[in-house]
Amino acid sequence: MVPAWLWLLYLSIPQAVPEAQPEELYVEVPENYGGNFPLYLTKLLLPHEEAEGQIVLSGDSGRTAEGPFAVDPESGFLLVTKALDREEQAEYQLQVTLETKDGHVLWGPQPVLVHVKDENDQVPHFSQAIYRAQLSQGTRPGIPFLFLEASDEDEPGTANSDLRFHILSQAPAWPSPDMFQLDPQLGALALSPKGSTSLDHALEGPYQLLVQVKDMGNQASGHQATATVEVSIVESTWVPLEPIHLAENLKVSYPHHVAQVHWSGGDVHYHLESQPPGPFGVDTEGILYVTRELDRETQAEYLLQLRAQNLRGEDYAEPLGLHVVVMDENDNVPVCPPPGPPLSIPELSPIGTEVTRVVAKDADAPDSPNSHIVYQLLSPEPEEGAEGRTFELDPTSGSVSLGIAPLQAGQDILLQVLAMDLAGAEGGLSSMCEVTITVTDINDHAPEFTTSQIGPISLPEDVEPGTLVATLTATDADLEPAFRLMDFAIEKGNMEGIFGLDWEPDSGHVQLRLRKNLSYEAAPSHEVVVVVQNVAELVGPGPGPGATATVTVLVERMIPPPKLDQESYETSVPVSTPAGSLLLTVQASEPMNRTLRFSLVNDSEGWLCIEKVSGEVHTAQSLQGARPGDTYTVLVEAQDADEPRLSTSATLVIHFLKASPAPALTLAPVLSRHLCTPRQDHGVIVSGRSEDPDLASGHGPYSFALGPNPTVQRDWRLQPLNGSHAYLTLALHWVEPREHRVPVVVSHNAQTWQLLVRVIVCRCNKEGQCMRKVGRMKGMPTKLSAVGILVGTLAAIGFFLILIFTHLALARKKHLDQPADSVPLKTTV
Ligand SMILES: *[C@@H]1O[C@H](CO)[C@@H](O)[C@H](O)[C@H]1NC(C)=O
Ligand SMILES: *[C@@H]1O[C@H](CO)[C@@H](O)[C@H](O)[C@H]1NC(C)=O
Ligand SMILES: *[C@@H]1O[C@H](CO)[C@@H](O)[C@H](O)[C@H]1NC(C)=O
Ligand SMILES: CC(=O)N[C@H]1CO[C@H](CO)[C@@H](O)[C@@H]1O
Repeated sequence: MVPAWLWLLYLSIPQAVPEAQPEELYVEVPENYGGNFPLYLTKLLLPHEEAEGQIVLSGDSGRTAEGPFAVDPESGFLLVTKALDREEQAEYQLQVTLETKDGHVLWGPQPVLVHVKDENDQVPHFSQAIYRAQLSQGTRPGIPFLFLEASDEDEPGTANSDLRFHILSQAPAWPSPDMFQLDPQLGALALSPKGSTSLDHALEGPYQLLVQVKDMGNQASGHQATATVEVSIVESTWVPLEPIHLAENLKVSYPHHVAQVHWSGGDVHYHLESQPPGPFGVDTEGILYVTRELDRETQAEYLLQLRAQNLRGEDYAEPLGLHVVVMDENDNVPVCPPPGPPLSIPELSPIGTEVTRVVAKDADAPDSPNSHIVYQLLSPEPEEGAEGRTFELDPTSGSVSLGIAPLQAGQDILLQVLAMDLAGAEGGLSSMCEVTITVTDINDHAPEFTTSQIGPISLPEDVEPGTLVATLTATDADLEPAFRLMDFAIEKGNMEGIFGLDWEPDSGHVQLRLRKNLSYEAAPSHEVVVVVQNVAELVGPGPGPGATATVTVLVERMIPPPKLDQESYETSVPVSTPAGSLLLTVQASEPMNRTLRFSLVNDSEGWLCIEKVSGEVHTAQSLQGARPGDTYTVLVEAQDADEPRLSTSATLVIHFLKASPAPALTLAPVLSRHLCTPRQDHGVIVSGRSEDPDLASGHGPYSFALGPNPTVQRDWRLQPLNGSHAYLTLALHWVEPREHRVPVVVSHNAQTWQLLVRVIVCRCNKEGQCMRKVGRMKGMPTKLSAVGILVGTLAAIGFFLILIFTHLALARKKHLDQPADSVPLKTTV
């Protein structure tokens, strides 16, 4: 047994010393060697010191059979013992080792490759002795229709097996002796160009060709073999095809046979190309088929190209074109246009305006009934009782235009249009197309005031600027907010800019306001004409009368209420004051420049009367029932004569006193009477009665007035006392002390005459008596005045006498009833 360590060593050698592996030896041996054997091939480099070993030669597959090889142990040469045949075995893989008897390898293994060098000892031969081929007319020249096959056993890749084909002869040699050409290397038999042209004209053949195959390539020498080729000529069946019409969506079993082509030559492979690529195929028999349903809408036509090819994939002839037409079926619904945003159409658009055009698409074949679409308007339906429709639809074009029925601004209308193919015939397909239409507003309405006449509005003269006079409201029938915006203006009646307008831009209300002070004097009334118009431009007829409003303003005159010079009036009168006595005068306060009308409000006793214009308050009658110490309050009202509603009032307080002692008044004889200056509280009674019986007749009352002389009017005051007498007093506080002749006009029974009442005005003592005689008075000593006094005295005497007679005459009547204090002057006579 080999010790374990030795085995390990043995195993590790190839790995440990790879460079110790000997190179393979290559040895060539000529095939069919004709010399002596053994033939020494090569010397092996065996080690000499280990000669006790045994040389072992083994085959490539580990076989011990070394065949014709051996190693000469003496010389170490590898030798071959007999001739080798390459065709039997071309190479030998040998291995030489030096081993001990027990099989331990001392040297090697040395690989040796023995190559048998080829000798052209093999003859080529055809695969068939006779080849038969069909040749179709129309086969293109140079396209092989037959491939001759030949083989040579000699070493491939060497000249010994390099075969060449040749046509040796052609029978018949007509119409051309070289109708065919044979590829020398490939053995591919094809028509020659000359042969092709002559074959096209007439049907020839058959032809018999003698063909040769020879080895040694193009060298003249070499082995050769021959074979016969019989070529029969057949008519071409490779003819153009009619177009094929295939229905789409065809329900048959697939693949479905649709046509057939045939190449009458031999060894044909059919090939199909579809443009564009489609579900078509061709089988080996030339049967064309379709593999699935077609869809015209995907692809309406295909152009197929069919080729008849030889084994090398070369076309025998020009490819055949085949037109496949997919026939339409009404399998597509009309497709509505995609819904867009709502269409806008202005109101009042003219009839016939095209609103939109509904164009549905049908994918079926164009210009066929399947894609012939007609339209029908389903909605909106005509209004009940309306004359026409709002929209009209042209069934052919799908054009939607405005009809007779008017649009209304702000309307949203859904148009429903039915699109039907097959021109609307039964069995067609249809779709409902919808279009939303919005009717937009246009500014066709002018704003109008709700009221055209406002007022009259009364405004006091003193209202402050800024005061609201009136609010006018206008409306606009348009919808669009921009078309409702209004502008206001004063068109007339505002020359001085007294009025102004205020408004909010987006409201229909406008305020007419005062801008300046009103003045009644300048204008007692105003007619303000306000107009309204749209901010936006108006379409259509202009604004009507409603765009104008008239505000009538009346100015109220402002007059302050009348004012009296005192807030209350007070006076004291004796209870014995006779009727007609002036108590006081109520009058307006100084700056007042207007006429007042006075009246008593609550003179319940009827004691007083007031002069309407002058404001003088008199006793209306004797104060019967008044008691001394009492007060009597009466309300006096003063009204503006022009503006009766303006009035004021004041109280009039009368204190009653004890009856005053009889005033020193003197009646006739006129000469003896006198009045005190400064004025005292008494006067002169003037009787209206006349001695002239003509004048004194009748019983009506007498009336008295001072003469027209202004001085007289200023100095004197005459008040009626009773029906026949008047009471003459000084009007001024101071009247020049002298004798005065006061003209008094008396009217009675429609007759008037004048009295001259002589009154002596003098300074008086406390008792009211004249302090000086008239004659010594200042300004009296003139001759003229002395004569005047004398004449006056005489006249007075005369007058006195008349009075006496009159008195006597009256006394006889005895019906005079005089109060004691009413005749104070008699005593002084
Ligand atoms: C308007 O009237 C007021 C008082 O009534 C007065 O104070 C003001 O001055 C007047 N203005 C004009 C411009 O006359
Ligand atoms: C009073 O009014 C009258 C007319 O109205 C006028 O003529 C007169 O001048 C006025 N007098 C005064 C003091 O205002
Ligand atoms: C008249 O009216 C005033 C004020 O109202 C009142 O003070 C007075 O007593 C009245 N006089 C009579 C007589 O009624
Ligand atoms: C009718 C009447 O009463 N007349 C008297 C008017 O007053 C004078 C003076 O007081 C009398 O003398 C009249 O008798």
